[in-house]
Amino acid sequence: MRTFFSPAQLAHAPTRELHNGDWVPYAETPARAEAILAAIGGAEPAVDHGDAPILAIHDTAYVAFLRAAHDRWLAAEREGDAIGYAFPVVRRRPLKLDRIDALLGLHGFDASTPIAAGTWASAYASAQTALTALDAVLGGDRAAFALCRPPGHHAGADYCGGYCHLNAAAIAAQAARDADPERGCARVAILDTDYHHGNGTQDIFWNRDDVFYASIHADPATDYPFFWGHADERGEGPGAGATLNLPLPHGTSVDDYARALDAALGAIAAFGLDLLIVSHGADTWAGDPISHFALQTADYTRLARTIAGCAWPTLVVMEGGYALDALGANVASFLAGF
Ligand code: Q9C
Ligand code: ZN
Repeated sequence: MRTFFSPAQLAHAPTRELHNGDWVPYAETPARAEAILAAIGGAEPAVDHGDAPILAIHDTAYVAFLRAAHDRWLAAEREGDAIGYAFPVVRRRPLKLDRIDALLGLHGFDASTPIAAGTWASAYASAQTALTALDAVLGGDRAAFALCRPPGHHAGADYCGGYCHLNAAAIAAQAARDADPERGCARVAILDTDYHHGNGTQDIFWNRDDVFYASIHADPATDYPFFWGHADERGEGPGAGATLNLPLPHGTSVDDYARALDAALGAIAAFGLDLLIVSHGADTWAGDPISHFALQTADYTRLARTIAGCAWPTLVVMEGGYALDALGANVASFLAGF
């Protein structure tokens, strides 16, 4: 399977994040991408598709904020990574605020997603990697892998969070919808296998009936992002029924996971689709430092075979996975199933 990655994705390198009330080293490191590259034997470079496909998902004001945030942080005579501390939970609206701290709160929902000097360059490149891998699938490849990093599924139209800034899977889904008629896709399904619920992707497509979102994740009653991903969230308006959340408990191992996967794939098949996008996280692995499922390295091949067995054109987009010593093997195992 063709794999895509751009070296610019390594520029984003925050030093620390807030975790359980203390500063800890940032888990979403450039070394993650290097470990995956080493395990799968390299990748083809991404082709630049410009800003337009990003702006088809993300608000113009948010993109302008993300591009300039770290420079504004430095201009405010701060050091290190930009991080917010005040979040408008009531009536969040686009006030004409220009203090960087206000903008960080307006455009983020947590204090564990710093913006560093290289963040925009990396997030932009990560989106371009997804778009380039999408081209391979729209061009006839059965499957392609976008080694996206930083990840994307927690990012919404105008906010970052959960180590995510631009939602590469959503950007690719929209680009597939917008492609010219002979390549384009009327219906797209996103299957999110990251340990965490992809609240940004769910939010982006919440009201839409052309993009189905199915997620298998740790129960938000116990795990980040807490406020989204509960089983009763099913979409609204035209999108009612086009969101499916399958939360699972701590300790979930492959047989229970496979049952949830069958349910997700059944719902996706019933929706009907021209393209599957897998938002794939390897943080479901038993040894992941921030997660609590019990999947083993070999399990990923079995799960991926089940997905591949559906024979839908498939774009795999990388999301989380933080056990550096096993990440490459876990991703290679998943890709082997295709
Ligand atoms: N103590 C992805 O896997 N953790 N994001 C916050 C909790 C955030 C994970 C700190 C986890 C986000 C793409
Ligand atoms: Zn995750």
